[in-house]
Amino acid sequence: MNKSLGVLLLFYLSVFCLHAEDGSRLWLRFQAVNAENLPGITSINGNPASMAVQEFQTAWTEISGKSLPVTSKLTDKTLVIGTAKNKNVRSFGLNAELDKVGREGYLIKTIQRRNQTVTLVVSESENGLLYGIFHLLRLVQTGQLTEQVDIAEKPLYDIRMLNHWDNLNGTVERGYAGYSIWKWDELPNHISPQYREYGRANASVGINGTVLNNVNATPQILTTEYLEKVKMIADELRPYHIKVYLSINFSSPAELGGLENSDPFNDDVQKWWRGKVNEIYRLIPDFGGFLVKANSEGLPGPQDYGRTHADGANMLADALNPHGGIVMWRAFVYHPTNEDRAKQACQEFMPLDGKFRDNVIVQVKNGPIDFQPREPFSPLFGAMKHTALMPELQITQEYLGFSNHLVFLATQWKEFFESDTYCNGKNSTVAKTTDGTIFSHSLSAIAGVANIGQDANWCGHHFAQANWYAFGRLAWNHELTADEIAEEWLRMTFTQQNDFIVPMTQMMLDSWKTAVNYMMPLGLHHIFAWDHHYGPEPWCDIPGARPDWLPKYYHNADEKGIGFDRTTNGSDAVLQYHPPLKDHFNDIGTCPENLLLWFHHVPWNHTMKNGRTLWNELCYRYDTGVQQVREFQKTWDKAESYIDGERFRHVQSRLKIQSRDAVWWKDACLLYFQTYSGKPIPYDIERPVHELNDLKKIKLDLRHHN
Ligand code: GCW
Repeated sequence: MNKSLGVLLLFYLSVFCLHAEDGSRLWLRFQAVNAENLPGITSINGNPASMAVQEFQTAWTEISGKSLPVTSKLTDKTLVIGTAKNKNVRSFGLNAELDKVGREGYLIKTIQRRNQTVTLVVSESENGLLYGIFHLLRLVQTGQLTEQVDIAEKPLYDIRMLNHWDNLNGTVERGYAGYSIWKWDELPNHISPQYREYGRANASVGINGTVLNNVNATPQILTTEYLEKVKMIADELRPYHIKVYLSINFSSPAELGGLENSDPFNDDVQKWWRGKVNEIYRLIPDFGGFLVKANSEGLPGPQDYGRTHADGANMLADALNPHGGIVMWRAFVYHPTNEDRAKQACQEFMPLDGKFRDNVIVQVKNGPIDFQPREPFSPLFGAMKHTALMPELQITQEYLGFSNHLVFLATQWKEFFESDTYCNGKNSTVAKTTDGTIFSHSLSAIAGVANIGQDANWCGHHFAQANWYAFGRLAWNHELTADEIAEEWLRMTFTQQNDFIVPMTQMMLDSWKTAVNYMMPLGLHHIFAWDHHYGPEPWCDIPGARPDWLPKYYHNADEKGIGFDRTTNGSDAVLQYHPPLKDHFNDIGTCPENLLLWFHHVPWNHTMKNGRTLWNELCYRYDTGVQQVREFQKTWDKAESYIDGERFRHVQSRLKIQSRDAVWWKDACLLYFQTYSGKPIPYDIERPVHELNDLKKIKLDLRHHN
């Protein structure tokens, strides 16, 4: 082969590889952007070492094939990327505006001056510049850039982080996109290029922290051997302004340090933690802090020594404080007592309100139980007034079909953010109780349990990327609508064509309610199969198992009706909410129907608002869920001509699984609950296609679902 032919072949190969549509480029697909969408910019003024400048150059080159000259002076059509230290930036007198957006916020402006048009991306910090650049690029990618831009952005939560539930042996707890991206066995010698890509993707949506390891933590993570590995990851993520945090095991002093116990009141234990923290900061000067799951699901904690959660958290906080580190202490606690599981976190944490140090923040799952398809918000939000709380959302779909089902979670999260706690009168939304609007604490933060793994498309399902994206966007600004986020993500990830965008946006917006319908409508919860949380097993009964780990505990179906009575006649969980919410939930007439069976045990013949009986409504909801997934299949099949075959076929095959699973859920739940209701399934809806006894025999081989 002659040389030029070889070069040509290489060129085609590289173009081909660049365009392999395996989803690995996420939403950062600048090659696909039409060069006509680029702004009228001919040079950059900024520090070439700045990540913001570099990212802009990379994107510009991918779009146009050329990079932009970097100049020190302003000329017409210069893009200025700089902090207040940049003398050109100073010349625009933006100090007051910059003050308003804070350290990580930014301004993007087009300014006309002396016959010149310049575009500015300015911030007080390099982080802010990077977020500003990704904002500008998003406008380019989605075709929304206008000639005159005037944007001021400020994040609503200060700390916006992912929680990886990744184990040190490479597996991921509840991870559905393959093995962990942290290759512990290769570190510190070999550094995967994926760490940088991960940092870049997160920075592009404003995420600024990550907890690398599972909350079910082993002491091993704090060994010097592992800390040296952690340091290498931290070094890779730092250029993208992402701080590293670790989950710790509360027994580490005894297990690693050989101390007699890990009692937070023991001086030697305190000293051990101080020493360990100092060691961490010597390696990682900007280390973020610890995430702790203690006295929960069998893990050790301060209660083992008769101390409280606050005692445990404060001891760690004191060790971290001199370095600026924080403690995120989880409120996910419940014990196998007779007390309603939904009440237990409040019972344990309310007496501790105000007893935590300023550098502690209590991390609370969105709902009182555990990331169910739909839950009311946890009553801790709005109740703990003297302690900073951070929401924990689950991006990975532990209870929503793993990476097989298309479920866009922004809709669920918006419902959560906008739920009114009434803690300070009307309009005291969960968002406002945690973002500093109602209670002012020194920390404000939010976490999402990551759905990232080693799959080429990062998340298992192409549409699961949208949940990672949406988490970042909402952590930055929970006021964005689910609609805006879905559309933005679709435009960046697939195509600009409206005939694709409009139906797909609708499909994404409908997808969460659809999954709730075919899995657990009307407030049903936790009726999953034993242990794996994928398929239905409302009948599940394991002799000797903890009652609160069995579906029957939650659905309580009997001849009279179905649902968990949490009213004042039942477990009284309603009392943990502020008035008038507690009265709304308590009264079957005012309880929102989508949470009816969460709060009430309801007779099969109860008349719903639309006039149907509860039994009939339950049947219609399951059926609607199934029909909706069938509609998604049709919508998707119509999209074939708009996108590449690789991603089209992948999503198409996942939708087939989702459709079959929806029927499985419907048949399993209706046939089983029918054994109690004794009523026919309304004749105008699709008949069951399974036998209950066959469904009861299904034992899922999880290897196909991980
Ligand atoms: O319900 C449980 C999940 C566990 C998880 C736990 C938690 C990390 O099934 O897998 O463990 O929640 O959030 O701590």
